[in-house]
Amino acid sequence: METVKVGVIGTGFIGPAHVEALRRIGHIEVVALAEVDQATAKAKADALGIPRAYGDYRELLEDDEVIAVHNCTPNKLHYPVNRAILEAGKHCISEKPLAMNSDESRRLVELAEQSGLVHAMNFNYRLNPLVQHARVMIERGEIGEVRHARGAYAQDWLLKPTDYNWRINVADAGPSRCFADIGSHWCDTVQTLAGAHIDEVMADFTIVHDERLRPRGEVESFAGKQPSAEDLEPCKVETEDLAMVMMKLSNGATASLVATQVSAGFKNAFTFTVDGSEASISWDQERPNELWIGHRDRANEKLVKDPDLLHEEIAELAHFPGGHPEGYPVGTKNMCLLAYRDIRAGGPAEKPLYATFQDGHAEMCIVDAAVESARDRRWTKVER
Ligand code: SOE
Repeated sequence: METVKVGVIGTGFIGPAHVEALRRIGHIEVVALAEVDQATAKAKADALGIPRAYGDYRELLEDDEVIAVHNCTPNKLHYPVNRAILEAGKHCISEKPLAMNSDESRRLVELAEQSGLVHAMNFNYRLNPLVQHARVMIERGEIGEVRHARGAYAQDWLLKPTDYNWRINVADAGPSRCFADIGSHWCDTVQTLAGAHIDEVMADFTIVHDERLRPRGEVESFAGKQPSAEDLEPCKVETEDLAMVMMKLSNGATASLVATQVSAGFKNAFTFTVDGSEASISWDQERPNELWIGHRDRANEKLVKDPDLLHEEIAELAHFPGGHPEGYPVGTKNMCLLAYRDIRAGGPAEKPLYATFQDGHAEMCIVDAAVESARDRRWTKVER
């Protein structure tokens, strides 16, 4: 099999996760990386063992050997970089969000569809093997009619007023932070599970710290260590730390989510329960190898990940035998596995399991509606 040559733009928290995922599937070589300047690019390329380093992403896009590019830049660069990748005729794998607003994301969908290139988004949680097993269970009617999805996505890395990151700024990350950053994963997963769209939302956003202390330099997500007091300056916060969102789905079901980045002790606590007319299913991404299945008239079950026990059509998404747990990285690995299968086939499959730019656009529209709803304090339709 021929080796596919790949480039990665941006190597903060998530870029290296893409590189690792790519290296876990065969016949792919990350040959180039781009960063904000040449020195950073060189240092990151050395650390990650990537041969070519570019101080400007446009140079990477001129690299003829590269046929697919991962956009792992901060949010405000997603639109121009995704656009440039597609215009350069290269397959595009983008981090979420797809763009800064739904006008931009709509344009990217048009461009991607016209291009015939593969366009994928890293909504990684939907590709955990047990999440896909739950999806197939629902599709086969094993939990009956889907009535409600409920859950939370809780983190604590922005708990203190001294916690700061570019995601806090509207100009860098967009008008919603907590809901757009982590609530979006939950919405994508629930839409995937239910096989339905979120059509209407009622959102309530809370800013816990309306002023934070910002370090004078840049800080990566989950950087952990606190700078000293003299290196901090105050800044105004305009994006929510906590979001409560109720939703109506196109299949008649409803959903409710609490997304928070200020809940002490909760690191990446993404949980969902889908209540059906016959059974319920629950999953917790911090215990990703267990799927809980709840019954009314018999004992509840816990399915522990084992490819031999998963529904056949998605069993390939589990890469180790039973008793050998998999975790957070498996979602991005599966996204790469499926997207690169399409890249080798020459273009996107009809209905891929990975998220595409259409899903990325759908997510932007949900975020737009939630921002409007929180502002106007009323139920708001998701306009596509
Ligand atoms: C930061 O909140 C973040 O890295 C998100 O941006 C990711 O999408 C999520 O998977 C983990 O948390």
